[in-house]
Amino acid sequence: MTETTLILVKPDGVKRGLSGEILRRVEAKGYVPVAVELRTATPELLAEHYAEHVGKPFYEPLVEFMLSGPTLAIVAEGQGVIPGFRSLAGATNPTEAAPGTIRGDLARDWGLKVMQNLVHGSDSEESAAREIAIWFPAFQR
Ligand code: DAT
Ligand code: MG
Repeated sequence: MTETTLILVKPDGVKRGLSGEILRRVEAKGYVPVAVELRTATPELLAEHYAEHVGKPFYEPLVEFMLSGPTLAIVAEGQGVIPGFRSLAGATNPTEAAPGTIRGDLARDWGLKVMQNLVHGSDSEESAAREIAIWFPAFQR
């Protein structure tokens, strides 16, 4: 099914100059970026985006990291793009992420700083709709 997902190149990816490489992999897979914006998150936006993680021990450091610089937010469209981008991204922990994935090839293991894993991708249709509305309130498809 053609669907849309929210991809974020997190501040570590933007700082390391990997935005183009990550977009290249998305496009090479056949997914189409239909909205792209470089912006710095706010605490309010992150509380919505990471609602499921509010109160967890890693939440405060995660927010601090996500506020540390601009994020490249992307809405990508394609057949099966929601699970498909999760496959391209690889496992959350950079050490466990398989070679060939964005995190497996490019993310460094920072010990406890698992949050510095370069990318975010929506994990379900419901999350994708919710997250696209948070980052791109005017987006219509
Ligand atoms: P994902 O980004 O793979 O969907 P998630 O939604 O479980 O993973 O977590 C969101 C982000 O929070 C993740 O990209 C990195 C950070 N994170 C998750 N679990 C963590 C942990 N145990 N310690 C530190 N950071 C963590
Ligand atoms: Mg997640």
